[in-house]
Amino acid sequence: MRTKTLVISTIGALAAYTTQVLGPAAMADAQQSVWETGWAKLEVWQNQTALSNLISGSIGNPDIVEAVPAFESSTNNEAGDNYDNRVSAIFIPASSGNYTFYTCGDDQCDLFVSIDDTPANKRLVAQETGWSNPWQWTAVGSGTVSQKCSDTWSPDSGVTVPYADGLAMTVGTKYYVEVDHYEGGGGDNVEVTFTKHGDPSPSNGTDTVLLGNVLGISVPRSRVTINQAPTILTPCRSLGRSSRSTRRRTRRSPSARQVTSGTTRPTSLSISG
Ligand SMILES: [Ca+2]
Ligand SMILES: [Ca+2]
Repeated sequence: MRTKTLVISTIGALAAYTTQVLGPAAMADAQQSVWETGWAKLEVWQNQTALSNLISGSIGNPDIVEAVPAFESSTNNEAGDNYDNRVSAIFIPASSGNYTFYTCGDDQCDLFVSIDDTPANKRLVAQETGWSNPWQWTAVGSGTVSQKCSDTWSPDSGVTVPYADGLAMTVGTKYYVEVDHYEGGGGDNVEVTFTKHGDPSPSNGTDTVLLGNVLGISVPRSRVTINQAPTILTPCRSLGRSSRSTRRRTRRSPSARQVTSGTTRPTSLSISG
């Protein structure tokens, strides 16, 4: 049911609107999806002791699912202990060429980039093997710096470096990106950023640029079903206003515009299950 929950706040506003203006029998539901630029999906599994169950797919359903406005989480360096989380989204390159990705985490994290817009074709391209403070792209608290960058990441202790020439990408094409992260105790954070291959590495402490127009997720489009004829429950004639003025106010309801347009970005995306 997670595909519905991303618009619960919008549906909630609609429910309040329909109950007030149309009566309690008016109902709403949600279906399909709509592309939302500038968001990533964050999933959290609490009471974990390692990253392995998340990587293997045996961890089960997340305890928390929400949308975040950049490819990062817990950047205040403390969001609890003993949890796994996953940030995922679609990356759409602004120009064609080869790309380099960086990750940073406390504790460990694995960064995957797909050859297309599906998780099925994701490839491990970088890792935090120890821990780092937020946005430390080329430094660590412990672990191996070279593993944090896809240009230098190696799956076999340096025998091969499969993405030394960057990851070839085509402008406007959608690529699925995912980082899986584990936090045991102490500080915790996880971030991902990118550069064009050959560009200077991002400075430590600089925020991710994996946000805005190059980032997005699909969230459900809302559909409204009215099950009874609309009626005005509380005309305001006693206050000197006509029912016509009431109808004008309801037509201008921002809640109604949000839901029927299907393109307005939700302002609150906290969800569960
Ligand atoms: Ca912590
Ligand atoms: Ca930690």
